Amino acid sequence: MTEAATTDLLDCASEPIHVPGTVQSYGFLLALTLDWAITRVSANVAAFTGLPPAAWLGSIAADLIAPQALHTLRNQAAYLRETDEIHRLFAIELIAGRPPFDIAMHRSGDAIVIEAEPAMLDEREAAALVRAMLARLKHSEALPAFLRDGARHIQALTGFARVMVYRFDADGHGEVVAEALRGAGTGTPYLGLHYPAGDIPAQARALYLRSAFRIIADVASDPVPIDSLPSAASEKLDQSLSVLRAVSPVHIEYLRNMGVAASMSISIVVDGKLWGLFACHHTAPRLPSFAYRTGAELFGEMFSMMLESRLRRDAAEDEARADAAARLLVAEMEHDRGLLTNARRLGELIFDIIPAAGLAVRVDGKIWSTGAVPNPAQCSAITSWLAAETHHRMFSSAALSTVFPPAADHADTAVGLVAIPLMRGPEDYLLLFRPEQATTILWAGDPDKSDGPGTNGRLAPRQSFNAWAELVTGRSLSFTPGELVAAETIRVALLEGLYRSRGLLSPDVQ
Ligand code: BLA
Repeated sequence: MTEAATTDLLDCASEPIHVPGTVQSYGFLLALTLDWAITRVSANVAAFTGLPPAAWLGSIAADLIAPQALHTLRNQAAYLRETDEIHRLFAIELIAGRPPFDIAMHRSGDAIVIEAEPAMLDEREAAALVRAMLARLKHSEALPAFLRDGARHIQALTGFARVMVYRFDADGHGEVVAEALRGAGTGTPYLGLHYPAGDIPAQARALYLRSAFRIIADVASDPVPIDSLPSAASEKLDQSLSVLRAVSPVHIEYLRNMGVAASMSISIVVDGKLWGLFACHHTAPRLPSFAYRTGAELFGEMFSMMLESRLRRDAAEDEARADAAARLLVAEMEHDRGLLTNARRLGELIFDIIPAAGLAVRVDGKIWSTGAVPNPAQCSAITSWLAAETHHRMFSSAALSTVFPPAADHADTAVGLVAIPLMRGPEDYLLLFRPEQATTILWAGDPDKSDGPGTNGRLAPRQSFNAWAELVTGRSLSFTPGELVAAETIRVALLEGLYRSRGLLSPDVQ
């Protein structure tokens, strides 16, 4: 681990991992001006091309690169904009008389970046396999099977011994939600384990959103420096999109601590956000061919789109159920002006779509309730606080006492709350309560020990990945985004029902 890279780091997220100035050793990198003059080259270029860095630096591409290859590269470059595109070219005879290369090309500011590695000539085979896998994936039934099949297909494509689907929660913590394990020595399953957000810091997550594929082919290999012409040396090359980008030394240490020799991750992007990763490990160095890696990335993209449409379909089904319940509410309120204060009946209509243990309605200073709820004085205290603090907006919390300390007094009955304002008196609300649900989260190692200085004062990843159980108390089951949408639907229905029951709205007005 290089001292200089990490000594002045305050936290993991401030490490500038996009400008290491080094590459991994399995390929070489060239950076060119838009006039095709070579300004940077990785120090290992001679091993691949027979020409040392000095022969490349300051040359014009046409002096060294075969005419047909240059023609192809120029055509590609014309399509490269300053966006996050990475173009791939297979089996290019870059240098006359030498074996072909597989190539990734992208733009980094004013530079054209070319990264090359020896070609494997297996592009068609990889493409056919991906096509067959995508066809099969359409038949995976429920979500857990879909995730598991996705992990298995990535494993079949890349040969990694452990392939996990790792899902981020809203705070950036993650959980292994599916896993495919193969081969001797692959170790214990990680399925169900949680990892703290700091294990994949924010700037790394942001990069994985821009570039969906990351491989660390050999944890033990030394990073190779990128040499620059003096005119280019003052500025660092932004390697955000570089496929060969060398790896943060902290992360290398993390992988070593985990007993991993090669690591690969493929982004799973849903609704433009990083939903999760296929996280893959191998206990020996591993570099699938460029074509298979490209296939795995394509598979990841298609998988993401299929996942997005599955999640949308599930959400649409939830919404349809909420709409049906809301229509029933409106219809009943029209004929029964007392429904709003009939807590038991309201509960029957609402608990199906937003499971809760108790319901209270406060209307005109009075409280009606059903199930496990705080006492009337406590309910009034809650609605007074809501009126003052939330300005008649919907409110929800799985741990009310963290924002409203008096709620600790009824922690035995009600700790989670969704509050739906009724738009009558300012303190009139419908309150849905959930009891405490103590849960055990299995962390892979103590999360509090993940992001601190190591023994010599430098930031270091934790050493131990032994499962560590955290008992979470004082919280109810969380209210899901779908349940909160349903609560909003109910709010609108109650409003409509109120108007109709007073003849303020004719029944056919929507
Ligand atoms: C990157 N950390 C990563 C990546 C993963 C993890 C998947 C993406 C790169 C890769 O594929 O290896 C973490 N890997 C995991 C987790 C599991 C797994 C959670 O298999 C669970 C099964 N990491 C730390 C600390 C720091 C840190 C303390 O623990 C910072 C000081 C940093 N992690 C870190 C950095 C990267 C990273 C900087 C980016 C590496 C890169 O792309 O260069």
